[in-house]
Formats: sequence, structure tokens, C-alpha cells
Amino acid sequence: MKKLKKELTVDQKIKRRNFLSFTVFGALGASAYGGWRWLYTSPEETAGITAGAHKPLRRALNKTEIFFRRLTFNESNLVKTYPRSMAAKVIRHNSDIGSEGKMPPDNWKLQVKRNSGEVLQITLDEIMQLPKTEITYDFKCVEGWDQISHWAGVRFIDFINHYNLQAEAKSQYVGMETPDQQYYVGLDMPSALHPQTLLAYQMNDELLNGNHGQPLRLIIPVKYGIKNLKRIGTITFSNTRPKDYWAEQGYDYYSGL
Ligand SMILES: Nc1nc2c(c(=O)[nH]1)N[C@H]1C(S)=C(S)[C@@H](COP(=O)(O)O)O[C@H]1N2
Ligand SMILES: [Mo]
Repeated sequence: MKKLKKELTVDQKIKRRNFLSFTVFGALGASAYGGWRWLYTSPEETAGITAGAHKPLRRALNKTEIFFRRLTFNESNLVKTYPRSMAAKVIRHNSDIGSEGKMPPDNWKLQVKRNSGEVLQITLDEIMQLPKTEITYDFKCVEGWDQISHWAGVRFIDFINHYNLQAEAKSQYVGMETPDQQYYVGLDMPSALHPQTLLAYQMNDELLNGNHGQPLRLIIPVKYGIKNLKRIGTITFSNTRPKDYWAEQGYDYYSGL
């Protein structure tokens, strides 16, 4: 008799389980809601280099960025290249902020700011005398298109060495801007110095035209299209993040592939 009393009926067991599940799920739900409220009501970051996220979320984003950089980025890790014959003949043309129309070559010089404050003024002819590197790779835009294309120019690392910018290259970031300062990008130094990063002046063996960043553009295969600035006017070095056009609109600052 005693034994029987202690045993719960099937019905009671079900009730008990239901009670437990509701309590557990209820608690999980409440904490999820609490977490969401906490994030939702937390202060937004101040607009600056990046914007549009709540502060705790940005902290998490920055941490994941560092995690993925460590995990996926390695200087000997080359972006896949293709046979020259696979490059598109007609290259897609996207936005042109700060690089519209044609720049009279005589009006253009690349300006590079040294740590000393001195500003190097470099002509296209001088750049074209440096060792030339070509690449055929799949150019990817964050908007969802990609295209195998062929570019030629000087590797950024070769450019750094030629102009004795090794001290500058010890900074954490490179900033690049169009001559009119309408478009600008910030790049982490390891990506800028990556062996496939080019200051490009040719596409399909012809000098760049007005649509593609004439006279000189950045080709940085480890990044999405947004970072491949067309018509470079100035290059600067810094240990704080340079301003970045699309990061200001809320896009990922790193924008790595
Ligand atoms: N100066 C400048 N560079 C720019 C842009 C721009 O608007 N202005 N758009 C970027 C984006 S979003 C992409 S996808 C590529 C497109 O390069 P393309 O027009 O040569 O295909 O250029 C990048 N560089
Ligand atoms: Mo893009």
C-alpha cells in the first residue's frame, strides 16, 4: 500500500513534466527577452569611423572581427587566381564617387604623407617604372556580384620598399582618398601589405579608363569591392582607423573576404 501511494500516476507525471518544461522555457524566454531589451536600450555608439550599432553589439562585432582575422588571415594565404584567358573582356562598372569622368594625367600626382610630414608627389610614369605585377582574380562586390578580371600595377609592398616607407608601414593602418576627398577607405596594414595588393594602372593590358579609376586605383583581392578605391589621390599612415566611406554608412570596417 505504502509503495503504491508514492508512485505517481501517469497523469501526474505528465502534469509534472509540463510544469517543468513551461518553467524552463519560460525562464529561457524571459532571459532572452531581457538580453534583447538590454541590447536594445543600450546606448548607440557615437557616429564616427563606424556607426549604427549599439555599443555592446559593436564590441562583439569587433571581437569577432579579430577572431576571424586571426583565423583566416595569413600573409601566405593567397586569394585564388585564374588563367588570364578567363578574365572578362567587358568589366562591370559600379559607383564612381570621387572618380567620375577623366582626370587629365598632367593634373594628377599621387601624394604620400611621410611620418616626417613631408609629402611625396609621385607621377604615373614613375609608378610605371617600378616592377609590374599582374593578377587575374574574382573581384567581389558586397552587393552580390563578382567578376573574374585582370589588373596590372605595382605591388603595394614593392611601392613601400622603393620609396623607403618601411617606418610608415609599421603603422597599423593605411588611409587612401580620392583627389577630391569624396571617397576614402581605411585598410589594416597586413591587408595593405598582402602580396596580392596592387596600385593598379592597367586593366586588360590597357591603361585604366575613367570608369575604372584612371589613372591609379587600389586592387586589394583580400577585400570586397568597396575597399578597392578608384582614383587614388592621397595615401596616409596611422595607428588609428582612417575614415572609411562605407563604414560610416554602417558597413563592416574590415570588409575582408
Ligand atoms: N572612388 C571610388 N572608388 C570606388 C567606388 C566609388 O564609388 N568611388 N566604389 C567601390 C565599389 S562599391 C566597387 S564594387 C568597386 C567597383 O569597381 P569597378 O567600377 O571598376 O567595377 O569600386 C570601388 N571603388
Ligand atoms: Mo561594391
